[in-house]
This record gives sequence, C-alpha cells and structure tokens, in this order.
Amino acid sequence: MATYLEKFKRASALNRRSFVRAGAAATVALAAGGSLVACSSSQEDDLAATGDNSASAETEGVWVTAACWHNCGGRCLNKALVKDGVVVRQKTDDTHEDSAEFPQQRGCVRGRSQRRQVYAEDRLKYPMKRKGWQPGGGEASNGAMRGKDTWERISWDEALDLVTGEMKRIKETYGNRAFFLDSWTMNGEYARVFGLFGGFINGWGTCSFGNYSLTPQNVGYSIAGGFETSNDRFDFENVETVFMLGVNPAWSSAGMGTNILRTAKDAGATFIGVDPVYNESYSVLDAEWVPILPGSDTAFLLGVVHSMLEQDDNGSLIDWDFLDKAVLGFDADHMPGGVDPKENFKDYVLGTYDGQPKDAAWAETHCKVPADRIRQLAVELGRDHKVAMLTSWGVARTNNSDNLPQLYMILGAMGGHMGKSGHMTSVACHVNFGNHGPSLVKAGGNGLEAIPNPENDYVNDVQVWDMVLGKPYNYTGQSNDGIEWLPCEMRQADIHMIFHGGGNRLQSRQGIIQGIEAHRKVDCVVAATTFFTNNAKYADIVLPVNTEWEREGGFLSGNREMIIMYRQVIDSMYESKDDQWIVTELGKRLGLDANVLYPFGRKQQLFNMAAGATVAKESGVSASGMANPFTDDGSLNADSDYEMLVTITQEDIDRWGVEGTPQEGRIPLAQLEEDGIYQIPRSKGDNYGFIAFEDFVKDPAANPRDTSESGKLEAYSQALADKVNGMGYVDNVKPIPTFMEPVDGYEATFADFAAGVKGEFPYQVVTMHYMGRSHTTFGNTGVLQEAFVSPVMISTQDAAAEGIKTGDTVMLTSRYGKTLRTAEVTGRIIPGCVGLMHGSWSDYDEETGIDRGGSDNILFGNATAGQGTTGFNTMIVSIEKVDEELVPDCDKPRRTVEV
Ligand SMILES: Nc1nc2c(c(=O)[nH]1)N[C@H]1C(S)=C(S)[C@@H](COP(=O)(O)OP(=O)(O)OC[C@H]3O[C@@H](n4cnc5c(=O)[nH]c(N)nc54)[C@H](O)[C@@H]3O)O[C@H]1N2
Ligand SMILES: Nc1nc2c(c(=O)[nH]1)N[C@H]1C(S)=C(S)[C@@H](COP(=O)(O)OP(=O)(O)OC[C@H]3O[C@@H](n4cnc5c(=O)[nH]c(N)nc54)[C@H](O)[C@@H]3O)O[C@H]1N2
Ligand SMILES: [Mo]
Repeated sequence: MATYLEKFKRASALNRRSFVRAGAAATVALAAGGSLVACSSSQEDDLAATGDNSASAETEGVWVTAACWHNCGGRCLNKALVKDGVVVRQKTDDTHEDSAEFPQQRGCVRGRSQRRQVYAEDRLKYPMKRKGWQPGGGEASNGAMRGKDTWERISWDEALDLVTGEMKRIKETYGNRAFFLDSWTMNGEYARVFGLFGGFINGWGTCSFGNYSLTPQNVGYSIAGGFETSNDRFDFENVETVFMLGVNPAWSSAGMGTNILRTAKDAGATFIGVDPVYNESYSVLDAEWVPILPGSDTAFLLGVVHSMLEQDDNGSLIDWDFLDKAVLGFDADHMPGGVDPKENFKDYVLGTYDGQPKDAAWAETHCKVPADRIRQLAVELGRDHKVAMLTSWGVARTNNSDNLPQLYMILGAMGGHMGKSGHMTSVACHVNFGNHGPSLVKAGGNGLEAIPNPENDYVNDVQVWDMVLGKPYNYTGQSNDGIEWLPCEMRQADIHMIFHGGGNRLQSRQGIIQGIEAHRKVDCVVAATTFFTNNAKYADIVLPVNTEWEREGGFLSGNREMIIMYRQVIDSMYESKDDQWIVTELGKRLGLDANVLYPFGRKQQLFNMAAGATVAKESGVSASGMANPFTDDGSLNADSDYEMLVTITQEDIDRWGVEGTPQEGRIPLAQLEEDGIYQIPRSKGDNYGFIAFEDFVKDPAANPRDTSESGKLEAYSQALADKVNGMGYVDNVKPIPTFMEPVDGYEATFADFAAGVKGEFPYQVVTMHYMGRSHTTFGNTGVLQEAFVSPVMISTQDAAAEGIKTGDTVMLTSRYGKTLRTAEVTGRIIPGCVGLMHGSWSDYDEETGIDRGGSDNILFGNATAGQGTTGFNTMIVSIEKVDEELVPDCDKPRRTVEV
C-alpha cells in the first residue's frame, strides 16, 4: 500500500513554500504570528522532494467532489483531481461564475490542504495493541503504562476479537453501565453497536454553544444555539451599525461569513468589535475595537442597559411600546402573576433595592470597557439606529454566563433590533453565519433508524473524568439538544471500558491531565481514529479509521443555500477501515443482528439522502417551512414549500444498484453527481428573504414565541432559573439576568478584588478557534503548522511588565497544568489577558508536568458552573519567560508509531 505515498510524492504538484505564500495572500489570517518561525525542514518536504512545483501542475485525471467534512463551520466545495488512483491536485468551486449575489462556495487553506492530511505519513496504518496490555482486567491491563508503552501490529481479526472479548467480559461482570462510549453524537456509528449490545454511558456538554445550549429555549429566544435570529444575508446592506460582541468569521466561519459583512461595509455601515482580541474580522472590516476582558460580558451589557435607561428621553433610545407588548418581567408593571414586583429586571439594573446600580462605572470595574464608552454605546445601540447586534457562542463559553443570552436578547428588544429590516439581535458564528432562515435546499435522511441506548445515561463533559475515577456525577437527562432535561439525580458508575468512537476528547476537552489518570484506571481503552491523537496514545487497542475520501460519499452543508454531495475519491489507505465496517464486524462477534445494525450499506444510504433531498419552491419558504416537508408515510407534502431536488430514473437506480423508485425533481441525479453541489441561485429581492422574529414583532399576542412559557421574551424566567439551578451545579441563577462572579474569571485573578491586590494567577486566557486548524484536526499538518504557528498572544504592556519579547518561550501555569508556547507580543489583545489558539496538540512531559505543545486544555480542569458549562474562555494563569527554545510545531517529528 505504501505505493500510494510513493505515487503521491511523484505526482505532488504543490510546493511547500509556494503554499505558504498563497496562504498568506489568500487569507487575512497570518497576522497572528505568521512571521514567528520559518521552518527549516518539515515532513511536507517529502511532497515537494520530487522536484515538482506549481508551475507544472497536473491537468490530467478525473475531478471528483471530495469531502471537506471537519467541524469548522465552513464545509465548502472541494474537488480532487484523481489520476491513477491518486489525488494529484485540488481545486474549489468553479461550477459557476462568482458574484456577490450567487457566490461560489470556495474552500479555505484547511480544505485545500486536505490531501496532505489524507496522505500524511502519520496516518494510522494498522490495528495496534499496546504491548503491556492483556485482556481480563486488573493487573493484566497494566494501566499505568498507558501513554508510555510500546505497540505491536495486530490483524483486524485479533483486534476485533480482543475488543469484543472485553466487551462481553465487562458486560457480564459489571453490566452495561461499565462502558463509557465517547461517541460524537448520540447516534454515532459506535452508539449503534453499544446500543444493541444493551447500552452505555454517553457524554454530553455545552461544548460549542456554551450557555446558548440551555438558555435560549426558556426565555423566548430560539430553540438552542441562537439559530433563526439573523435576517437573510441580503438584509445586511440595510444595516447602519454592525455591533460585534466576540465575532470572528474570518477565522471561524469559512465560506460566506466575512463576505456577508462586506455587504454591510460596502453599503457604508460602521463596525464595532467588543472583544478581548482585535481579531482578523475587525481588521478586515476596519471595525472600532472596544477591548473587553473575557467572561465579563454580562457586566458589560448590564452597564449598557443601565446607560440606555439613564439616557433615554421618552423613548429616544428605548422601544417602550415593544417592551410593553412583548417582554415579561422588564419592570414592576410587567411581572408574572404571583411574583414580588420588586424582583423585576429594571430595578435590579437601577439598584433600586440592592443599592448597587449596575451603571457604566460599576461595569467598568468588572469588564474594563471605559464607562464613557459604555454610555456612548448605549446611544449607538438605541432605536434610532439600524443595528445588527451579532454575537458568538464563544462569548458564552464562559463560566456563570447562564443569563447572558437572555440579557443580550433583552438589550436587543430595548433597542428595537428585532423583526425589522436592518435590525438583528443574532448569534453569528459557525455555519449559516449572518444568513439565517429555513434551509433552501437540504439532503434527505440516510434511511437508517436510530438505535436507542437502553441505559439512557449521560454524563456532562465537565464530569466525565471524575465519573471514570469513581466520583458522583449529576445526571440531568439528555441535554445536548436542550429540550429533554431532568432535575439532577446524583449517580455513580464503575467504568471498565473507555471506547473512543469519534472526536478527540482527551485533547479537545478540558482536563487532559485528569483524563490521563482516568484512562489509566480502566480495564480497556479502545480508540477508533485516523491519527495517533491523544485518544489513541493512551489507549490499548487502536483501530485505524479511514477518511471520508475513502468512503462511498455523503452530504454536507454550511449554509442554507447549498448542499454538497461528495463521493469516494481514493481507496482506503493502508489497512484503515470505515467505521460502519468496524461496527458490523464488532456486531458479528457480539452476536448482534446485522440487519438492525445496518440493514443496507453506504451506497443505499447515500442514494436515500439524494433521493430525499428537497429544495425550496420558487415561490419561497415561509417560516413554517422549517418543518419537515414530508408526511408521515414519507411522501412529499404537496402543500409544503419544498419540491424534490433530484429526478431519478429507473436507469439511475439500476446504475447505482440500489433500491428505489423513480421520481420527478428539479435536476437529474447525474447532474448532482457531476457538479457535486446544488446551490440556489439568489438575487436581491428574491422570494427567499428572511427577517428573524418578524411575525412576533408585528403582533406578539397573535404570534407567541414557542420558546417561553408566556409566549413573550422573558426578562424574568422562573423556568430558566429552576432548570439551571435544578441541574445541581449552582444555586445562584436568577430568573432575571444578573451578574454572577465567574469561576476562574477576572475577579479570581485577584487575591483581594476590592483592594486591587493580584493573586497567584493574575492573567486571564481566551482560547480562540484558529484559522490553521479545525479544533485539533489539521494540528499535525505541516504546511498549516508552518503558516499558522499558533502563538500565545501577550499584550505589549504585560510583555513589558514580564520582560517578554516576541519569540520568547513563555510558560502558562494554571491551577491544573502548565504549557509552553512562543510569545507574540501585540497590541491586539487586552492587557491582563493572553490568547491561546484552540486545539494545538499536547506534548506532555509527565516527569516535569510541562506540556511543550501549547495545548489549551492542559490548562483547564473540571470546574463545574451553571448549566454544566465548558467555560473555555474563563481560565486564569500566571505567565513567565522560560529560557528554552521551542522546536516549531512544523519541525517536530510526526507522531508515528513504531511497530
Ligand atoms: N480550550 C478549548 N477547548 C475547546 C474549544 C475551545 O474553544 N477552547 N472548543 C470546543 C468546541 S466548540 C468543539 S466543537 C470541540 C471539538 O472537539 P472534537 O470533536 O474532539 O474535534 P477535533 O479535535 O476536530 O477531533 C475530531 C477527531 O475525530 C477524528 N475523526 C474524523 N473523522 C472521523 C470518522 O469518520 N470516524 C472516526 N472514528 N474518527 C474521525 C479525527 O481524526 C479527530 O481526531 O472542541 C472544544 N474544545
Ligand atoms: N478555523 C476554524 N473555524 C472554526 C472552528 C475551528 O476549530 N477552526 N471551530 C468551529 C466550531 S465547532 C465552533 S463551535 C465555532 C465557534 O465559533 P465562535 O463561537 O465564534 O468562537 P471563536 O471563534 O473562538 O471566538 C469568536 C470571538 O469571540 C472572542 N471571545 C472569546 N471570549 C470572549 C468573551 O468572553 N467575550 C467577548 N466579548 N469575546 C470573546 C474571541 O476573541 C473571538 O474573536 O467555530 C467554528 N469554526
Ligand atoms: Mo464547536
């Protein structure tokens, strides 16, 4: 199989240096540290070693639509030129001319590096077993050697027998709750086999959404996450001010995000970015930067609300009519029945009863935004201005910000920035950035029925390692979709197997050091993955999984206007296998019904998705068009706003060799296969516009919100307070938005906050989603490591105080761990806070307790807060200069395994 690599080396047309230059020109992303290192050598040289360069680019071969499947929020069109079974080039969308109205779905530097990831020398090649491990549990598992042992190559049969042997033994001895299945989603591939085998404990968390996970759906905002809160992208040209509270599409919403904001820019809008970092998006939009400390946005927004109340002159800033009709609990006259009117939001802000006005000066002490600027912002966000208020989940990936989404929504309501053209109170990040509304085109389901988990047991991310180590955890139901939720029941488990079936938990979640300890405790750890990630490094059995390029195909979408159908590009590399094959083989050995696990294969699944794809009728989609367009018997509802996307003939069905029925649709299946994408052509004034909250704002009584008990926007939500407090982590969440001092926030950097005496960990950290990676994915791709060096950003003032210069090695120490990174001294981060790029691979030395990888989650432990929040942007550290030169990431040896 190594011939693939050989062929690839020969065929490679992309020279590493030219890539770095192209990357620099094509993105605005290099500013954070791009010039810090010049790698002297890198594994990527092997791609260029043949003497090929971009001038002699290959043109022969077949272009195949190739997956770009990582969780970055982009999901853009990627095409691979395949010659003799090898990918020799990549390109992106050229299926139609590019225009602002009908933009191409162009890939970014990560997507364009995809073949380097697929062909990387550190791909897992064979099933492997840790030498010191034997099945049977106890002494035989020799758990203390996890992460230190040597490995041996084993056959697939041996690997699968070992895993299922342990599964049977553990189930018999300890029952199904002895399995912790670390699966991507509740219905991921491995959940099928573990579900059918009797169940398992699964993880859940507020990982991406932060406190947008459970708050929005009680207060009248959105179901979860803040979807359906932006207007249609074309409406950005009607916006006068774009207020960005921690928003960075240039890095973290690839695809159309930044261009959508350019629409507003070109139409003359001004931009304000309130953020610990002057990020690339603010830079490209020429935004005014208002530096703020991380995790302090609640205090800041309370200050803005206070200032708006203070400066409002008979409705000059505040839309009192709307508050009167549409908001519960804003003031004493609008309280729910049976509640003391003194508990209202306005009096809390004014400090009427607690003696502490949450005014601009008070806010400044907690967030560091100057009081004058807060007062001015209250005017700029007033009802006279057309404002798009945008924020991200990142702002709420902070401890004790459970009320933040509610507060943000109420501020938007005060300024009247909802339900009208030019006004938005929106979450803007990840997919669908600045472009909400019902999907205009969507793939069908794959036809597989979910297999339930009979144990129905879930542990929050912040307690997973505690649980494995035998401590109690708060069982609160299945809370990932934020709908099904139960009051806390304390549970305990006796975990004997950790099965990693997707994701990279031991790197991408907090508490790496505690996680290693937990891994060493159990009988057996299995990791099904593609690289020697932390999950694999601390395992006993490693199952090499292939990539989406090596599978039948699938569908992707990153915005409402398009779907991508990608196909198999190459054969499986080495001995790697598709997860579904692995699940099937595990099932056979466990005596499970193959017809339940997978009644049909990947090809039929893909066909079903294509056959079930629907597209908005030209007449447009109403808000209710969000509902399923199919009737219970699976046929298209003629009254729905959708029609079938593809025409399928009997010849198509025969050609695919699948089961199906011919159907009429908008485009032939062959066209979707050829283009690999279907994108709705859009133009200004078409029927696909969307104004979030439109009906509600027009007539709140007639169109109640289905996301609150009262049908109104709730400044007072007893249900929210009861829910979050009922989860058992905290008891201080109030029905109205209040300031709660965050665990590991700014105040915690002081030994004595009132006296201004700093403590042991005087700095805060933000961990940003980085251009050069999708979380930890691509964290081992040399060209990206070279172009995006993942520095630690330190403000000029702090650097001077600590004697640190750009290029110095800096140690960050938290109460949980220590990590080393190269400093980038910059004026682009607020003093008192350092910026670490999320997802850098840890390189942890147990002897010294120091990580040489700049890993964010070495610094995090398992502090519980609010709704079980993963507060990735609230952490405190000390920083010091260290006399050690770090090897640049791109020059480090690859994590390959000798077998
Ligand atoms: N400090 C800090 N931590 C964070 C964040 C932060 O902002 N700061 N952000 C958080 C957020 S929002 C998220 S979403 C998480 C993401 O955390 P993860 O979901 O863990 O994301 P990745 O690091 O990309 O890991 C994906 C892994 O899955 C493997 N993989 C890919 N495809 C397949 C497949 O088909 N089958 C199998 N078996 N494996 C596959 C890849 O090789 C890779 O190792 O990180 C969170 N962690
Ligand atoms: N390139 C790339 N893109 C990605 C990802 C990736 O790993 N790489 N991950 C994807 C995923 S899964 C997710 S969930 C999204 C996440 O996307 P977001 O939730 O938008 O998260 P970030 O991009 O980390 O942060 C956005 C901005 O918030 C700022 N910020 C951080 N903390 C605070 C705070 O407390 N207050 C304020 N006011 N601002 C703050 C950061 O400095 C940054 O400028 O990104 C997606 N996009
Ligand atoms: Mo995420």
